[in-house]
Amino acid sequence: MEQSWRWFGQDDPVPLAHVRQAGATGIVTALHDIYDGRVWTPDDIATRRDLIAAAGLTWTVCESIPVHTSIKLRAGPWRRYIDAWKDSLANLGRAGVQTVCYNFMPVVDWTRTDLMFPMPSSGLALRFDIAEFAAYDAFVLKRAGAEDDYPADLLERARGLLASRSEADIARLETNIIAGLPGGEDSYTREGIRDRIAAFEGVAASDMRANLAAFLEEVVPVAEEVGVRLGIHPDDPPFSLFGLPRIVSTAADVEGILTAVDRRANGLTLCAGSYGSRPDNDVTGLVARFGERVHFVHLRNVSRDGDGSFTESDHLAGDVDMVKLITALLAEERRRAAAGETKPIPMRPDHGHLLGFDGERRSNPGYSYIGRLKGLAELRGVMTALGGAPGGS
Ligand code: CS2
Ligand code: MN
Repeated sequence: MEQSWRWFGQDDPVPLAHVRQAGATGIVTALHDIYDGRVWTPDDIATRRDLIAAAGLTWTVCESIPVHTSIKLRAGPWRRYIDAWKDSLANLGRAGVQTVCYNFMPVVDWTRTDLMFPMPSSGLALRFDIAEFAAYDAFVLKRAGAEDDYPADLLERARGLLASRSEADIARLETNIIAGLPGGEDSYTREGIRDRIAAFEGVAASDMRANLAAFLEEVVPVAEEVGVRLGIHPDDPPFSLFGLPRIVSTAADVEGILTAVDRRANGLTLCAGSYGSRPDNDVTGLVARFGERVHFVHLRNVSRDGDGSFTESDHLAGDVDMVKLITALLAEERRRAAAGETKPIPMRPDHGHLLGFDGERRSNPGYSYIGRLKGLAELRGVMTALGGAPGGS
């Protein structure tokens, strides 16, 4: 597998030189400064690509080209936004960026309730706590109908939890949930998120699926034309939030998406942590079943509490059997190699704990240096032991 590293551009506190020291060869990035639906021009893309190349690295994956809400709703200015998406995709492909990740989550991108959850080691992890989320949704945001979306005992816990929290705790919980995390496209105020949720009123999962299929029918041919593989990132967490339909959460969802436009370029970002947050998802099984369509891999692990809550664990700890998963991915690469395909599958260590000196400086939640350096080193060890030599297999 190709070892890659997410980099948020020149504002990222982790410079490219340090990424190189971590042993990654590929960069996963986007034109984060142009996230308003405008077309990424060949010039914008070439400048970023060349900057990365000057550091001895390759822009191997674009994560993500943002999918505007109007596309998910197929309402309002969606035509203009799809056209721009296709143009950015074509420009990336022509510039040599051959893998493009995107997601189709409504209103909120990846979501956590705690960004500083202390682990036994004293490192700090990201955590999603369903009771905290329900407390925010039902009793702070007071979303209409929220109380019907949670079991009574969970709501009871949520109520108790809120009563024990200070104003400052509640304000932090709100910021964690709605202000947006690194790489996410949107940041909301309480009013703003209410409006955006309201825009999805009456939109069923089947509508979202149809809108995704219509989107894929347009973008997959463009991807094919310029030699790009698309990888849809799963919902994180992989279940409904704020009562909204999330349609990229299970193996059945994956099957539906891949068959909607049954072309190899229509593929997956296999995020082990996101899929692994549901006990009914067999992450290794996804590779066995859909391996040919896995175009990008996020390796991270989670410990599930059993009620929907989870903590991001060390990369080799947690509920996903990472060794088994990497074994399956390397088998898929060998299968491809036997068929004459030499391009390795790009992987990145998804997130890492906040460790050591990183606690004393600015860093993006989940995307600090030392935690990911450790994660990548551990994963590289597994890959090497299993015969997937660094940089290829
Ligand atoms: C991560 C996110 O949530 C995840 O699993 O990969 O950090 C990802 O960056 C966002 O969904 C934006 O792409
Ligand atoms: Mn991921």
